[in-house]
Amino acid sequence: MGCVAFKARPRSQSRILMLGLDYAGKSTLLYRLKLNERMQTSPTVGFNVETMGAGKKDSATIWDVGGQDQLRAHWKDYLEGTDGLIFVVDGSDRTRLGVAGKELRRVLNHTHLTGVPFLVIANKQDLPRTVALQEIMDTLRLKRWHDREWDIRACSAHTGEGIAQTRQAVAALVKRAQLKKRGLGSPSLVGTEHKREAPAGADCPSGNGSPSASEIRPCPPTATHTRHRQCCTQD
Ligand SMILES: Nc1nc2c(ncn2[C@@H]2O[C@H](COP(=O)(O)OP(=O)(O)O)[C@@H](O)[C@H]2O)c(=O)[nH]1
Ligand SMILES: [Mg+2]
Repeated sequence: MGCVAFKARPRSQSRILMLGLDYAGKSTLLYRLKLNERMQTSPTVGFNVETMGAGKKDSATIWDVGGQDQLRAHWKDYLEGTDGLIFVVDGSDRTRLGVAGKELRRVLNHTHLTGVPFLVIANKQDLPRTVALQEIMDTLRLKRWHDREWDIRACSAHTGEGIAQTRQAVAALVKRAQLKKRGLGSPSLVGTEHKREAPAGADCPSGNGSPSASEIRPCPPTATHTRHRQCCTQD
């Protein structure tokens, strides 16, 4: 499995790793992002890999690696050469968020992922009783990552809700990954509370793009985080 890190790729192509616990919806999301279709999946043993934006300047290969308990020990074999990380959580499963957070910290603390930008995706927004984005950010302890750029988005790979914004966030992650790879990441972000430009063209009601993590304030307790765009703030 260790050899996957050395697979040849065009110089400008980023290697994006997609991790998360089993059943979070990684494979469904991968194909939703790629094909905009809802695909039937079976538990991933090993990995799926897809190229996004083939032939374009900011193209990427996305590696979706199996997240079952016994497969997580192999995640380290995929880390070398990673330019960006997508971490998918089941946004309706509060009980496993703590474990997801532990696994996320474990990979982000690995030397191969030093300074690598990441994107958390809270999937399954179509289900009832989803966890608010702010609570997910707190449980995953995202604000502690001052040394890198990160973002969080909510969507449903089943219904396609939030997918346009998620696709933009993935494109932004790929751009950041490319900059980091070329040693052009913003040094001013290191050790500071990050504040990034929202992806262009996103449809936040504020008119300034969908909210990045630093622009989200907690939703009211009754609101599910699928509606976080109603709670975004530009202050
Ligand atoms: N309700 C709902 N189910 C989803 C969603 N995304 C994936 N699933 C289902 O969750 C299960 C696990 O999905 P899969 O993509 O295989 O998860 P993975 O183990 O993280 O790759 C499957 O039954 C999917 O159909 C979603 O957005 N909403
Ligand atoms: Mg899978």
